[in-house]
Amino acid sequence: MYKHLTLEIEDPQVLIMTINRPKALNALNTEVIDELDDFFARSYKQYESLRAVIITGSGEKAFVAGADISGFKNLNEATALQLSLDGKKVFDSIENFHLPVIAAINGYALGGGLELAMSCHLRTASDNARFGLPELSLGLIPGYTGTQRLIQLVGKGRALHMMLTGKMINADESQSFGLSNLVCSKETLLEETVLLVKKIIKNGPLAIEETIKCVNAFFDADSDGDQYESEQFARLMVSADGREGSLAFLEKRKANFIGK
Ligand code: DAK
Repeated sequence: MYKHLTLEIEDPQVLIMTINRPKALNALNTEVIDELDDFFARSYKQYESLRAVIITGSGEKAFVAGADISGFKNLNEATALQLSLDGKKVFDSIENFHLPVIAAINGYALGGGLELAMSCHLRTASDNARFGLPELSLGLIPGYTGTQRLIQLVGKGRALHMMLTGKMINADESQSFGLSNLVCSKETLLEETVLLVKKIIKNGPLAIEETIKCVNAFFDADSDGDQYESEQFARLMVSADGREGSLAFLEKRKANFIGK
């Protein structure tokens, strides 16, 4: 269905999306950006039982080694601005997606690749993963919200250090920085990521969705995250799932959440 994205259903609830341009280390060209846009805006709806998405890269070397540098020479200021806005729209739609999206980082996550991973809700990494924003070495700056999201995840000092030096960090450092949530061998990365996803989706779907929204509201200057949290807490308290969760605890049984 897509030229550069392979979609596999792990079970009806978990979709594994593989960015598939291994010869260019899965670099993001406009076609990949358009396909990501199509999936997160529309096509996901055809997977009715879907509860989570895992994004990974094809091959052994890279998650995504950045935006496709070969396309840069054709850009003028107006098209570069449009490219940035198009990319940001897609990455924002991932960050605000109602289901958890996890980046399973199986190698280089550089530039636009790290920006994509940072727009996901969580990141798992194989022990050969490498992370960096090397745009300054190209005379550029991160253009897909990297300057903003890296600070949110690792803090200003570490973010500036990574960006100004272009230094790559390894998987263990990424975990100690809070950039990766889990590190494992490359052989077990997808398996471990699916296990993590399954722990998440045992919880109520509405509660998962609202937790993502509350956390994102903290970083949205136009939102009052505190107020939003109180309102959603109250709404979930009287929802079918909110009632079921408490009742199941008291009755010492597993909750049967229905997403309402
Ligand atoms: N784009 C295009 N091709 C790439 C690529 C990339 N980002 N990264 C690797 N490739 C290609 C290589 O050209 C090579 O192709 P062939 O020569 O075989 O045809 C193939 O993938 C294998 O790469 P290497 O031979 O270089 O492999 P190595 O193992 O030696 O090195 C590496 C792996 C990841 C260290 C190296 O490939 C590398 O440094 N790649 C570039 C990493 C990088 O600088 N990435 C950041 C790109 S800047 C914008 C918005 C966002 C952005 C830009 C603009 N606007 C709003 C306008 C984002 C910018 C970036 O992401």
